[in-house]
Amino acid sequence: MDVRELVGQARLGKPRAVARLISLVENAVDNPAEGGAGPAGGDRASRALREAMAELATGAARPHTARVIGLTGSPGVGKSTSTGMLIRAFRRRGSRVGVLAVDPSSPFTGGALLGDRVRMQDHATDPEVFIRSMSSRGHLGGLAWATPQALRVLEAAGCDVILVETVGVGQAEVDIARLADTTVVILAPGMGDGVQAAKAGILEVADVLVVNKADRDGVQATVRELRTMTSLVEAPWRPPIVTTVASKGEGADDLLAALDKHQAYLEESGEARRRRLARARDEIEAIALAQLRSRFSALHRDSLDTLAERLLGAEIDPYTAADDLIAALG
Ligand SMILES: Nc1nc2c(ncn2[C@@H]2O[C@H](COP(=O)(O)OP(=O)(O)O)[C@@H](O)[C@H]2O)c(=O)[nH]1
Ligand SMILES: [Mg+2]
Repeated sequence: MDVRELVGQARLGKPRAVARLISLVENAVDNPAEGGAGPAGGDRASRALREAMAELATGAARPHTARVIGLTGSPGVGKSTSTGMLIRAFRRRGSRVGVLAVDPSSPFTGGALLGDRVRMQDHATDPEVFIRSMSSRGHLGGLAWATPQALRVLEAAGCDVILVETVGVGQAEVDIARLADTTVVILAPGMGDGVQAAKAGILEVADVLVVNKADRDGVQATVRELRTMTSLVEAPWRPPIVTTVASKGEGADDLLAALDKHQAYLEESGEARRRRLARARDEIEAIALAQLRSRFSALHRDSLDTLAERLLGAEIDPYTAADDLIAALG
C-alpha cells in the first residue's frame, strides 16, 4: 500500500492504517543510522515518513483538531489507571479517543507504561479507541520530534481526545506541558509527593492537579498542601485540585468537569492557539535539530577528525575549527 492510500485509510479511522503510520514514526526513531536522526535519513522508511507527514499536514482534507491531554506524575501514582478511567469517561460521551504512552527511558516499547489492564480489558475491541506506546530507545531527541508526529496521525484518524501518559515532571525528554493543551499532574497521598511536587515546580506545568488514591490515608493533608500552593498562583488560571480513586472510577466526573473548564478557558483566552503555535515551533525545531545532528555526525568522520589533528598540531585554534565545521555543514 502506498503512503497516500495509507493516509486515506487512517483518515477513515481504519485501525490498521493508523497503527502502520505510527509504526512508520517509531521505526524512524528506531533507525540507528545517522545517530537516530529519523526524519533526516535518506532511507526508504524516512522518505515514507516524510511523505506521510506532508500528506497529513497539508493534504486536501481539513485537519481535524483533537484535544491533547497530558497525564504526568511519579511512577505508581495511577497514571495508567486514570488514563483508563478517562478513556471510559470520554467514550461515554461518544468521543473517539487516542492514547499515547510515551516512555523516555525504556529501551523497549510494548506498553511499559500502560498497564495491561488498560490495553486489554475494556478497549481492545473498541474501534473508537487507539492505543499506542512509544519509547525513545535511547535516541537523543527522538521523542521530541516523533511524539508530535504520532499525535498528528491520531488526530487525522479523527480522535477527538488524545491522552498522553508520561512519567515524571522535568525528567521526561518530552516536555508534556509543551505538547498538551491541558496537563494533568497526578499525585498520591503519603508518597512525600507534596514536598517533591513543590521542588519539581509542578505548578508551572499543572493545569489540573489530581490527588489519586483518595481511598488512602493522608489524602486531605495532600490536598491542603496543594491548596496552599495554588492559592499563591496569580496567573489567570489557577489549577483546580480534584481527588479520585481511579481504580474504582471515582471522581471521573469531577476530573472531566475540570478538564472541560480548562478547555473553555484555553479557547476564551486565546491560550489554545498560543499553545498550538508553541507545539508547532517545537516540532519544526526538533526536526531541524535532528537533521543538523545527522549532517554533523556525517561530517564527524572526516572534517572533525582533520580539525582535531590540526588543533593538536597547533595549526588552528578551537574557535576557528568550530567555524570551519559549521561552514562545512553548508
Ligand atoms: N488504592 C488505590 N490504588 C490505585 C488507585 N489507582 C491506581 N491504583 C493502583 O496503583 C498501582 C499503580 O497504578 P498505575 O496506574 O499503573 O500507575 P502509573 O505508574 O502512574 O501508571 C496499581 O496497582 C493500581 O491498581 C486508587 O485510586 N487507589
Ligand atoms: Mg503507567
